[in-house]
Amino acid sequence: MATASGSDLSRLLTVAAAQMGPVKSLSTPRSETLERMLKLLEQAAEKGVKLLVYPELAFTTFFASYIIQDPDELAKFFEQASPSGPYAFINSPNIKPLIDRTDKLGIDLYFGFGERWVDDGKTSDFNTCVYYSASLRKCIAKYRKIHLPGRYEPLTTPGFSQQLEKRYFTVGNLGFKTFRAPGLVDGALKARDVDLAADPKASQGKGDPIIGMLLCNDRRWAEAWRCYGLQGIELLLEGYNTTAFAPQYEGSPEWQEEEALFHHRLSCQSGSYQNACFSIHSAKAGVEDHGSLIGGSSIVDPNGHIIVEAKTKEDELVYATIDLAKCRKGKGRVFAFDDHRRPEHYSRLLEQTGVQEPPFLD
Ligand code: CDT
Repeated sequence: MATASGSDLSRLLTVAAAQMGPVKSLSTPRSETLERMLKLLEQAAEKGVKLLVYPELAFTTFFASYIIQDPDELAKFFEQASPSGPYAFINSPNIKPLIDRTDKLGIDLYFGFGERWVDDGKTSDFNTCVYYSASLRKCIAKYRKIHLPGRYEPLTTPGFSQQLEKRYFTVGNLGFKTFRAPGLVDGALKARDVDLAADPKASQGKGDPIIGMLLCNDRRWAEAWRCYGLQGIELLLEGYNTTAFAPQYEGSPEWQEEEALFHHRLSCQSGSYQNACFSIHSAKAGVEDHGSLIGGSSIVDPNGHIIVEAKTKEDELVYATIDLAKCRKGKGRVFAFDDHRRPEHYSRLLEQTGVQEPPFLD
C-alpha cells in the first residue's frame, strides 16, 4: 500500500488493480472465476478502495489464444448487447453478482469481457471494457479495443503460441473518449460552479476525475495515450493478458518473460509520464492451457514512477491512495500542450499507417 501526502488542493482517491491468476481452460466454470472476482472485491472494500480495475477478458480464459471452430462454443465467451440495451450484459448471470455486490460496497469497477453486439440483425464481436459507477448504479462508459494484435489465420506448427484476436474480434469503433466519474473525490467542482467563459484554465484539475480506458495491446501505442492526454486525462485504466513465452520466438522462457515485463513497464510508465496522468494496469497472469501470461499489475504516477506492483502471478490486490492533484505539475510544465505542441508538423501521423523510408542514396 502506498500513500500520497495530502495538501489543501489534494484530490485523494484509493484505487486498486484486481490482478487475477490464471483461468485455466476453456471449460473452467464461470462461477469459479466469478467467485474469485468477488473475493478480490471484498478485499478491496477492506482496504477502502473506491475504484477497482479487473483484467481484459476477466471472466474467462484468454480464449483468443485457442482455435475455436464451433460457433456455439465461441458464443459462450461473449455477453450480448444491442442499441436498445448497450449495457444489458450487467444483468447476465455471469456478471450480475459482481454488480449487486459492488452496489452494496460502493466501489466503481472497470472490467473487460467479450461483447457480442447485435444491431438490426448484424452481429459484431468486440473485445470490450466498461466503467461501472456504483454511485450512479449504472455503466457510464464503454471502450472497445482498437489495436487488435495477432493474426486471423492460426499458426500451423503444433506447440506455437496462438494470438487470434484479429479472427475473433472487430476493431473497436468507439474511439478514445474520456469521461468524468462522480462520487470519487471530495469537493469536485460541478458544471454549475464553473464559469468557463471567464477563465477556462482556472478550473482545470478541480472537477470529478477525468478517466480513459484502454485494453492490453493499446497501451503500447503512444497515439492512444495522447488522444486521452489531449482531453486532460488524470487516470487511465487498462486490463491485459500478455504472453510471457511464445516458443516460436528466440530466447529462453525466463528471458522472454523478463523482456515482456520490461516492455509492459516501459509502455505504462512512458504513457503516464508523457500525458501527466496516473494509470492502473491489471493483469490476468500465470499459466493457462494455451500458455503463460505475465503478471506485473501496477499503479503508475504522473512522473512515470511505479508506485506499487504485484508480487505474484496469482489473484492479488494491488492498491494505493493517489492524489490526482499531482497531475498538475506535468500538465502545467513539460507537457503543457497549449504551449509546446506543434501539430502543424504532425500531419504524417494521420496521413500514414505503415513506414515510408526516405529514398536510397545514389
Ligand atoms: N491481449 C493482448 O493484447 N496481448 C498482446 C500480446 C502481445 S505479446 C507481446 C499484448 O500486447 O500484450
